[in-house]
Amino acid sequence: MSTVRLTMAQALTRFLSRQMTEIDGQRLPIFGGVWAIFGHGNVAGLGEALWHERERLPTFRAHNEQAMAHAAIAYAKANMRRRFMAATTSIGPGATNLVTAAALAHVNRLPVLLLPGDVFANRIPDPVLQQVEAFGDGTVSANDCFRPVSRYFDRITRPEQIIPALARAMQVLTDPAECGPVTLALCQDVQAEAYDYPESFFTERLWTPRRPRADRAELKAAAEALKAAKKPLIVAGGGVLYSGASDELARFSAATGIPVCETQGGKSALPDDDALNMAAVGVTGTGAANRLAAEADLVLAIGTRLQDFTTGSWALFGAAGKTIIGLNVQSFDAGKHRALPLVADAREGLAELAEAIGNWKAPESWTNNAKAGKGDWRKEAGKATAASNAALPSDAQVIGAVQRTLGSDVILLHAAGGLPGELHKLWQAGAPGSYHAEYGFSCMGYEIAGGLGAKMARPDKEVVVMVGDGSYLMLNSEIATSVMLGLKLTIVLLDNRGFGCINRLQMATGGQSFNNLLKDSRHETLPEIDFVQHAASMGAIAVKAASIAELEAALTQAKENTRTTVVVIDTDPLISTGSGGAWWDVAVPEVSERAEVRTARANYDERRKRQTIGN
Ligand SMILES: Cc1ncc(C[n+]2csc(CCOP(=O)(O)OP(=O)(O)O)c2C)c(N)n1
Ligand SMILES: [Mg+2]
Repeated sequence: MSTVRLTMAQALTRFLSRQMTEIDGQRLPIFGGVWAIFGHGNVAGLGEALWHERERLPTFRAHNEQAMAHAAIAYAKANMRRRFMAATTSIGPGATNLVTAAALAHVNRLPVLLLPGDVFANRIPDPVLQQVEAFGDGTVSANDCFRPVSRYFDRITRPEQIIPALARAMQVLTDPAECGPVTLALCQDVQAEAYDYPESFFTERLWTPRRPRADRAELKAAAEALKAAKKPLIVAGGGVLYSGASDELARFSAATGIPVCETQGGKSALPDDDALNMAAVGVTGTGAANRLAAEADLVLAIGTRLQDFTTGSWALFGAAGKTIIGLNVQSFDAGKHRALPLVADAREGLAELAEAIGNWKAPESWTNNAKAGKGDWRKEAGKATAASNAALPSDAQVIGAVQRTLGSDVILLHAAGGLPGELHKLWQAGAPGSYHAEYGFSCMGYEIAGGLGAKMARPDKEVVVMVGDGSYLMLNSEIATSVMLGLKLTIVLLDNRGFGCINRLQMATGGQSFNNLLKDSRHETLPEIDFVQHAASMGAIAVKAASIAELEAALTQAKENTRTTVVVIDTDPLISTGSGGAWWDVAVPEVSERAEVRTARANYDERRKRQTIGN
């Protein structure tokens, strides 16, 4: 066996750079690069190795570990999980800064390789700077925080361990059912330790997506259930997009007359102008979709985790005795809520289901009813997004302006605050992938770094980030990175001077406005944050729009800009779109001195009666 003597870190980077994939006939490295913030835990070992490999495996520097992992995760999402990135940190705070991002990738089922540095395997210099010391367990380090939020976790304490660890890592990162964050905690001394690695370990390897086919019996049961349906509805989740199943779904829906509605993750599975696309479903759903959901006797849930925003906390799908078919590549999801599982890749599963049901069609009246509902919703939505000269516009009016000026052919990206709900309802998505919502974790601070990752994945597209003032203030530093890398983002910042959506939720649950809007929070001086100056200080082109008309003008200009542009607009914190939507279970106190809370609780108890479990 011929071998090559390398450090563990050199072997790791050489291996990563030799993993390939094929997209549209083009052979590409499956790792788009490595995000790195160095410290004593990774600079000498992995840092040196990355420098050697810098041509085949580019390294990118960021300002915050969580943010760089957000960028890596968004890169994977915008690549439909076909390509991904790694992120490396030092030990201690650099590593734990990554943990939130690991959880985000875990919830959203997105592949990312996390490479935090770890303490010395030999333990001679213990405790090293930033080492967490567990009094009762010598094997614990800060990186044990990654265990519950990694799909695969390993700590590399000998150089040869990287061989089986990377084999396992690649299986997890490329498996459509298992995929998520992989954490390889790299002991600092072991990164620098040499070993005679077999040459064959570094042979180029091509990874193509796995597409599991349905089990015969599950397929038969699903087809029979579908053929018995009178009011069938498809719920399309992110799995439709990741599987590239949009065309198959459009064909299936057109042939059967089954209306489709979309989760946050699944939005843009069908273009908004497809007559049978009822668009958003659930708590932030359209009137058209939710009306059907309330009546549907069969729900074909494709590639969705069925989280509470989709199911209206299981109070939305209201028909007694309804059947749910869970077409999902992951059996954990396929069987949720006692669904009939149909474990398969979305595209293959749909094609097989189409064949199994032959010429069967949904009753025409149901299909026509859906189409009419869609027309009604379009009119309602148009009212919410129409141009206005209000001194403080609503989020919906800002969304209308963004849509009118930038169209549907952008990648629209958002994550937290009031925007996800408004955008889910109101944004008219174009091609698959044109709507990028991180709403599994809804993590404040995802937006700007996520925009950067999406732009790296799709440099041909205008990436438009919509973000609230709260989320912006939490994590904005990668604006500077976007300027440094020449990766242009258009950032629309809605400043309602606080956590608007949580203030509204607080009021809706009977609470007093408290500690959400800046004005309702303990203060000596009411902050007046100048976001324009802030963004400009990082190198962005930044402007303030004083009205919807000025916003449209600023966005028209932003299209011409080649540098990251931030457009700030003041908005009304109290308004959200009333039409559409569904109840969401947020527990209201059973006892309170406040009459408003007692009323809200009574209403809450009433609404909970509509919840079903496993029915
Ligand atoms: C990291 C993180 N912390 C807290 C929350 C809870 N949370 C959700 S939205 C929100 C307020 C967001 O404020 P802003 O970005 O200004 O949007 P707005 O609600 O005003 O539209 C908070 C605190 C969260 N989603 N993520
Ligand atoms: Mg806000």
